[in-house]
Amino acid sequence: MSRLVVVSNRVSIPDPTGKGSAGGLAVALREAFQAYQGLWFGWSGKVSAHPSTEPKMVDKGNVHYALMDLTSIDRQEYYNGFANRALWPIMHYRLGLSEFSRADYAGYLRVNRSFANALARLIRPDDLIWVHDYHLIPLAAELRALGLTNRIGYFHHIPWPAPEVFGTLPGSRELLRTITDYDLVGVQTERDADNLRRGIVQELGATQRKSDLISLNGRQSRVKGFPIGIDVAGFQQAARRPATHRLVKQTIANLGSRRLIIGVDRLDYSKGIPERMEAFERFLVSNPDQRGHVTYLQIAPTSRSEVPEYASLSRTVSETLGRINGSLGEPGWVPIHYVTSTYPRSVLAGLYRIAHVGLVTPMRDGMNLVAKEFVAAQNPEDPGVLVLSKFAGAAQQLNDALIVNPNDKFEVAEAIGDALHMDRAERVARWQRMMKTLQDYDVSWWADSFLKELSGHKGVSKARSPVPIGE
Ligand code: GDG
Repeated sequence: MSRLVVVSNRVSIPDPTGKGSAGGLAVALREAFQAYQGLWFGWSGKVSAHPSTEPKMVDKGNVHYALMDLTSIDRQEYYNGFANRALWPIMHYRLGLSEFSRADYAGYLRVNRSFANALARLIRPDDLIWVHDYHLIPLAAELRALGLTNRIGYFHHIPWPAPEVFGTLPGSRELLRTITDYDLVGVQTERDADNLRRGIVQELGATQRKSDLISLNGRQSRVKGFPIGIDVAGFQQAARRPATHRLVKQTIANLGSRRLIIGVDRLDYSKGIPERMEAFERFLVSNPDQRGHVTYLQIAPTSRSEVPEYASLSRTVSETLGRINGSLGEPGWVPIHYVTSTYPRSVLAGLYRIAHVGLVTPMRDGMNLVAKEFVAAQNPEDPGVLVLSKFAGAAQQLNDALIVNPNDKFEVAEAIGDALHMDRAERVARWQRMMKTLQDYDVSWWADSFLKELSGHKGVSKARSPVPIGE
């Protein structure tokens, strides 16, 4: 039986309080790892002046964690710089926000190489290696250069843009070439898979053999959609008794007879938070009878605050919020409640459950787990309605949501009105169909189907006792 080795930028060691990282990857992998035995390798999140070239090992349950520190220059160039200032905006179609620097790109390649050197020493010949996300695209190429012949897979959590967009990034050809060192590349949707395959064929002259098989210089890679899911039962369970949490109880008391509209997103320009606030403003302007009867709660944990575009977004959100609350609020009623703290998952689940509308309107999103969590948390007898951007990967699966174009605030405002007026029978029917999809394609389905395909249908070790590393 092979062992599973997961590699991701940040490693998330389980935190019994349920707080900790708010990232979608952390949440999804924690679920997936419960079933497998193996190793999780990546950045510790720490910076040190002279990081060791050997990872620090931490054992927890059936998973060994191998943690690397970075220098502050590494963090600046690899993480804040190339990954989050150049790649992230391009992948989300925000060409104007992408800041490329040669030094950052060199830092990105350097960290990938040093991760590969440290990881290669821990790998056994039949380990399956599963690399995650845009921080680590060149990792397989570096591991291959060290002579590793293991099956290596890559999952890209964010959108893969059309070749015309990706091609604007300096270094994009080289990155595409390194992608072909993976045996299997998973993306969130078929649209992303098509974009990536077209890019590899057009830019590198690779040939497309079957619908998902790419061949370049004798190497074959599969590029396919594997829509990520959630732990549906776990989320339902967490949402079942919303009023047991102090914060949820307080929210219910403060709302009184008002109806709740909720948004939960990392504070990121891809999530469309100011645009969404303006759509809610438009809704209140067009429906003055609703003033004082609805409250929009936006939870937006701060993220990547060292990147200038995020600091600027934070100012834009505060200004938009202040303007709307100032112009439309009344004594005793604040239209938009905005908080930037991170809440325990169970509190989020409780808040989703008491909300009448879930507003998930990213400008672009690989999948968007919040959309799925909102649906899973609903009361089956009296579910709330999901308003979902057509540019979230989740819209490919959840077509019983009210699908909107987030660039059109009139359309989003109208959908908010439709959601608040939808009768119970229609809400229940839509919710049941969406739940069926969530259950059929949950996080276990996602991990199992990716790993089955990567391993060529051989089993992966599922035993629960820890395996000593380096044997
Ligand atoms: C990337 C892709 C893709 C949020 N606030 C709190 C909190 N969260 C949790 C949510 C959800 C997760 O964080 C966010 O996941 P998303 O999918 O919405 O977004 P990204 O962070 O951008 O994730 C995305 C995902 O990877 C997975 O592949 O879907 O497209 O961009 O689970 O609930 N969790 C807690 N407190 C918070 O305040 N505990």
